[in-house]
Amino acid sequence: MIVPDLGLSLSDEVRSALTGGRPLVALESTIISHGLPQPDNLRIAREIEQTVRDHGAVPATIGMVGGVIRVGLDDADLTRLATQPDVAKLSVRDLAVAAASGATGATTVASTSAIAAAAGIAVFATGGLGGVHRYAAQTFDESADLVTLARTPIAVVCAGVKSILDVAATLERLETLGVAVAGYRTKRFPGFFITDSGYELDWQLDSPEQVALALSAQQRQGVQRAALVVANPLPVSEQLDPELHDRVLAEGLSIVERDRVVGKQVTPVLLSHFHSATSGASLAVNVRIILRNAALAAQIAVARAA
Ligand code: PSU
Ligand code: MN
Repeated sequence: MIVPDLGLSLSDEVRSALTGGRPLVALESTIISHGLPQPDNLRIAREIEQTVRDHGAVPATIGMVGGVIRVGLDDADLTRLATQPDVAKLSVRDLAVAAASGATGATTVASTSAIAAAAGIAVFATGGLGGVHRYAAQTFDESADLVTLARTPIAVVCAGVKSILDVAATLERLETLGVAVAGYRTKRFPGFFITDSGYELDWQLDSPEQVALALSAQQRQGVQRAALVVANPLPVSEQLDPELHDRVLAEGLSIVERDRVVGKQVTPVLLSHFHSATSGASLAVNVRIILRNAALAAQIAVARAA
């Protein structure tokens, strides 16, 4: 049996940016393998990285290839994760067993943030967080993203959580878990495809510099060793038509119930229903969200490095 590299394998570019104190943005790979449909996913993954570069930071897409955790995937690895049929979805608890199995897998918000923080990366961009699922009171289905963010000091730029989840319960759990949540230039918590989830936040931050200041304060205070969620809503003019959104969501939820979808399949099944049932409209919105978050995350990383 060949024993692979059991630690974190940093790309040369990521390693030199870290040692040089240059701005870095961590990116997850589950959105590529499980969250976005083929064949668009690979092109989008490359666009996300390019957006980070265009805004002055180094992208570090994270995933596992052949049992090795890679921080800074090269294009061949990115292609593997985007196109291989048997890519595992790896949360934090999966990482060690997957390494011992020589697995190839994509990392979720939970595992990406944990790996990024361990590598010394302070800013992470994604689309939406996992959270508390509807009917969690019966199913106990709450994403490991939440407990992981509770113990991982990193800034996560996202567009809130999708309305496939129980948004109110997710916000309550983030509060309980001590995860900071600030709206970017708003106090309305975004609803991913839609600008406003209907829930109000306590705090807003208005510039990349102010987010960087909050990160410095967190570090200097040494009190809250948890994530700072920067909730970055789409402009109203770019959101998914709310009526279309509500209809497709209701359909997706009934498919999950009808087919008794459980566990880590729930999120991908709902997302792929959205993309097919809106004939691509939700995909276009999804891409806009991720690219906007990548841009903001890069600006935060640049402000922090200054
Ligand atoms: N939410 C989305 N798109 C996604 C995911 C969540 O809008 O692709 C992915 C992220 O990687 C997230 C994971 O961390 O799903 C959560 O899955 P689960 O609910 O099984 O923890
Ligand atoms: Mn789950």
